[in-house]
Amino acid sequence: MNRSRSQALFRRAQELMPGGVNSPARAFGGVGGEPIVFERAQGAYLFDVDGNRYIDYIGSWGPMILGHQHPKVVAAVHAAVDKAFSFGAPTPGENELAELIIEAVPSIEMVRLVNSGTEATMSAIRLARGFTGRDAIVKFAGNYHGHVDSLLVAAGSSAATLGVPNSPGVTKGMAQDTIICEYNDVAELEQTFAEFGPRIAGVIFEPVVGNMGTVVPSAEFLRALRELTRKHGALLICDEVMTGFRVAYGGAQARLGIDPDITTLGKIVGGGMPIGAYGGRRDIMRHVLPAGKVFQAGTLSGNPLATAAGIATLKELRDNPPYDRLEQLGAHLEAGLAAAATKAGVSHSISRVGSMLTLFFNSQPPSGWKSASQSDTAAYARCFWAMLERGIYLPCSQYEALFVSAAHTDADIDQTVCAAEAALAGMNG
Ligand code: KE4
Repeated sequence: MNRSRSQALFRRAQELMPGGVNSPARAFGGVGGEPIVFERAQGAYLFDVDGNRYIDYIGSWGPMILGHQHPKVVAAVHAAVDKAFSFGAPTPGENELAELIIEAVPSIEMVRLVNSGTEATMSAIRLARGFTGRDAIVKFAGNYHGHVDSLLVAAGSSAATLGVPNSPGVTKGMAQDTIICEYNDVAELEQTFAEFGPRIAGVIFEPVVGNMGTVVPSAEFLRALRELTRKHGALLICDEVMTGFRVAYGGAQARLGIDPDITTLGKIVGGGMPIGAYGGRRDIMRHVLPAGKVFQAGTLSGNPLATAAGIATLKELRDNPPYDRLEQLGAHLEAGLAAAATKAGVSHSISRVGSMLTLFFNSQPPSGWKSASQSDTAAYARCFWAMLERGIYLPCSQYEALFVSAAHTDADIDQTVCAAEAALAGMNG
């Protein structure tokens, strides 16, 4: 593939922005080489600045569940932009998006809109501390919740990929109230509460992990999370920034029967526009300023263009739910990739929940960071590039989830599986 214009643009970008990117997750740190510069997207496809077409399995890291340029979302944003870009004052769209979220997510009685998933988790942590009057927060290795100082400790996603789980700039003071546990390790969580229970303000977790690759929680782990937090008076914070409206319309909590105290959202609720949200029990949310004393604010929170895209996206998901179709497409892709890897004699496993999945170069599906981090990231990188050369755009890291959208077709999946057969066969060659 000719990518000369992309390469020239990226070289210039490296002089202008750190690493030439505005987020490390897209820097190809986990697979080597230079990122592709894209110009436009349509449905399941991306088009780079050299005119090459790719089947897109990132979907902007999750938001584009309907596919790119869904006509109802485009029309909604056009209508909104003709009225205003931003007021810094209440708008009807904020009520409408809040109502859609509250109606969809079982545990949310009241919600606050913000501008990113990071803002949502940062605010949820502050709220848990403000509500309980406690300091400590428990998180899980390989879970990523955005670049919140106190959560950039053994983080997943790009931090893990770039091997900087404890980021420079995170002071001891910020990290000292963060306790790291192993995902799915019930005994360790019990021990943590036995030791620190009265200090713990909250536990934040990914209900289906996407940020160390896709990792599924055990029923025992989910039960322990709820029982231990309730017993010790800590809040359970379910980070559904990635899984919200992805694995079910009500999120992973609806699919897996989780009853959290606070839920964080992002990505899909903005339909590709900058947005985040956190919400939960009314008696907890009432502590957020100006109703309560826990400070949180934002110039562009509830921005009318972002709420227009989010409303159109959630209405489409509610009124024409694609989840059965996404399950079929996800299962089709999983079976095809597994058959291709087995035929090539490549040691692998696949973890999947609905339309989010990961092909691990690891003989067993990981249950936590200890096992996920044993994956053969060099093999993943070789597969990534072999697929890219065949027009398939996979996540640029073993420690990310792949997403199928409602715009993908069976023919796209077949083309992907065919590319995987060739790519994986070549890996043992
Ligand atoms: P943002 O601040 O990137 O909107 O959301 C942070 C966040 C919070 N919680 C979960 C479970 C998340 O997955 C994320 C962000 N996900 C990464 C991809 N795994 C975003 C990609 C990037 O950082 O560029």
